[in-house]
Amino acid sequence: MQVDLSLNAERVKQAAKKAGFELVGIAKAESTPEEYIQFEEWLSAGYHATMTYLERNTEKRKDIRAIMPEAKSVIVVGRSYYTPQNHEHSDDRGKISRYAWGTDYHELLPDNIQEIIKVLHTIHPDSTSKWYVDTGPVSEKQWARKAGIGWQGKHSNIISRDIGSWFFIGVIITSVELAHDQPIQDYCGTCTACMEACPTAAIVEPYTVDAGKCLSYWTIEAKPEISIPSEISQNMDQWIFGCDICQDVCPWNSFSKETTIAEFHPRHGQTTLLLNDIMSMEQSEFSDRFRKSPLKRTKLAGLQRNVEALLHAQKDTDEHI
Ligand code: B12
Ligand code: SF4
Ligand code: SF4
Repeated sequence: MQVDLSLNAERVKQAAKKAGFELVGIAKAESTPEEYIQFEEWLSAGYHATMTYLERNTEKRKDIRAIMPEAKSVIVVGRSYYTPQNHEHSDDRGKISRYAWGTDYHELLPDNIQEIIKVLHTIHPDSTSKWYVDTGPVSEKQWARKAGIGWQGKHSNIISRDIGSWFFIGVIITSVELAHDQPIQDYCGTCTACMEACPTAAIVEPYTVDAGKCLSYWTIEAKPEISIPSEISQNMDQWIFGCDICQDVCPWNSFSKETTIAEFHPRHGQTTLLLNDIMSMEQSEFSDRFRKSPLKRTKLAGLQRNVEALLHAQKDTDEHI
């Protein structure tokens, strides 16, 4: 029986690699009481800011079997989005975070995940499986840690010793029983580079990000009608969609591996956008230019709000010189 579980786990891992995932690991579908307490503490500290959707479906975060009672295994995959370009710094341009340079991962990863689900059906034709790529009440980083595809860095993202942290996570919950992996050790050691580099001190303690201070939250998740507070806008460092600073400084990202997905490369080679272009952009141009791009999430109004905050902060700085 144990041999079957190991053989089947191997088949699943080979299918994941064949589908293009650089990382794959398997965890047992079980309740996660310790992680849930940490999650609740994070919520009660108010670190989720206006993302109230995180307060819902908490029973599913406490025990993944509340999503699928017959679940036996949780397969976690990681897919690199790293490309070798960088951001040039210029006062008239806004930086876009690396994950958003190309096509939205929500568009690209589901087809690859289906390839793995096909193999699960071959193993057990009656099996049931559900997948998530940032699409439901599943704490993906916690499952990635449990499945051993990496450790949680002090900036709170998952890091792999083989490919660094520039990768997306996908999760498949399945009724197929498979041999599971163990978490790996934490390789952050005494390093605190990410905490020191964060311009808004959003990494309030190792492993804990206060989203209400994080540029990624303010430039992507905060609704366009909410103004960016001045203590944040004064530290935007030209970021207008997401923020990569804590990962840019992480020594483990020298091990990044270039993505095999052509659509993750920067559209038109652009990693920044001209601020004036955004301020004068019409809705039709925005819809056309950012079709199937993560930038759609913030809407044109959100992107313009970000640029306005940045310009305002630049003006304040000029006046003080
Ligand atoms: C909400 C959210 C955000 C929020 C909150 C960020 C955060 N740190 O959680 C905001 C909008 C700020 C955000 C930003 C980003 N995000 Co985001 N986000 C999510 C989302 C939807 C949920 C994450 C969540 O549940 N957070 C809640 C907190 C409580 O979770 P946590 O950080 O894991 O906190 C735990 C630790 O603090 C732990 N803990 C406490 N003490 C200790 C001590 C030790 C020793 C340890 C090990 C742990 C530990 O306990 C907590 C609870 O379990 C996930 C997708 C998903 N469904 O899971 C994507 C996800 C985490 N995001 C992702 C990405 C790519 C980003 C950005 C890099 C995008 C960008 N460039 O701008 C930034 C990174 C900012 C950062 N430093 O975290 C990826 C991360 C991939 C990876 N390799 O890890 C995910 C997994 C999406 C995906 N499917 O790929 N994000
Ligand atoms: S994404 Fe930027 S603002 Fe958020 S924790 Fe990392 S460095 Fe700080
Ligand atoms: S920068 Fe240093 S402390 Fe932060 S996640 Fe990377 S290794 Fe860990």
